[in-house]
Amino acid sequence: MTVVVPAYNEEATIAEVVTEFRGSPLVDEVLVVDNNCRDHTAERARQAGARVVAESRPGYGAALTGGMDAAQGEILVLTEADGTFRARDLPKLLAYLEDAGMVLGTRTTKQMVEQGANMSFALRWGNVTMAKLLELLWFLPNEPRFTDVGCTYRALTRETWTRIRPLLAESGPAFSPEMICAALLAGCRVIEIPVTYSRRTGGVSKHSESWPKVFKTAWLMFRTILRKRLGMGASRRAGDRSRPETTPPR
Ligand SMILES: Nc1nc2c(ncn2[C@@H]2O[C@H](COP(=O)(O)OP(=O)(O)OP(=O)(O)O)[C@@H](O)[C@H]2O)c(=O)[nH]1
Ligand SMILES: [Mg+2]
Repeated sequence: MTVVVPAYNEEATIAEVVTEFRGSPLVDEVLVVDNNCRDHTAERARQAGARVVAESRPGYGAALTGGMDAAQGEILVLTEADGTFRARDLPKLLAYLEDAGMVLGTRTTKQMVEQGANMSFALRWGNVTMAKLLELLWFLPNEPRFTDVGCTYRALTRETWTRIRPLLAESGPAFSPEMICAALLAGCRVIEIPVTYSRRTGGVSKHSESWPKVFKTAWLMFRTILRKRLGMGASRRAGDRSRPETTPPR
């Protein structure tokens, strides 16, 4: 399994994230994507035992795409460089990956959101609303269940990545819902489970530090979901929800 960590100036937290995930017996490789960092992120990640690849195209989506392309594992797990996700949740994601092509974490289960985490009432319900819109748009034929569209913590099989890769175009934060839409379009089974959401342990937030930025991100996400559903930019037809997923290789 490869854990992909997109990083943009995360020198304050990257070493602890790499150490935590390397400490899991499930993990073969921690891959940090250095997205034009101007600090010591790459160096600290290497020192902590990560493989570091550089992605020069700026943006969260570009960093994750570069990381998944470079990953060597048969299972890919995405997480963040800011310490907001816990390695102890890996077995939970993997348990459901037995039955799905992609397992998404959700940060909107209040009981799993730690004190101080950046998940205010408005942010939580904004994500839930967007997720319900996505559900509604894909009611036929998939009838999925989602409560979050922006959770980076997710697991997918290499087979799923190969299937959705040609359907992805976003380089920014809208990549997150785009990946969900692409998986549905590619006929993959997508399941969502609650994950622990912690406080950023250092550094600065890039997406949600101000309300104008949050609204801009929300708008970009909404536009992407709509575009994907209308078939703009997609090259495959919606899949059949009854089609069984093959058991992912370990
Ligand atoms: N925004 C942004 N994030 C990037 C980029 N490249 C990599 N990342 C990483 O993508 C992850 C998500 O960014 P965050 O700043 O944590 O955004 P967020 O999770 O919405 O906000 P927080 O509340 O701070 O957690 C982090 O690990 C970033 O370091 C980039 O070009 N832009
Ligand atoms: Mg974050």
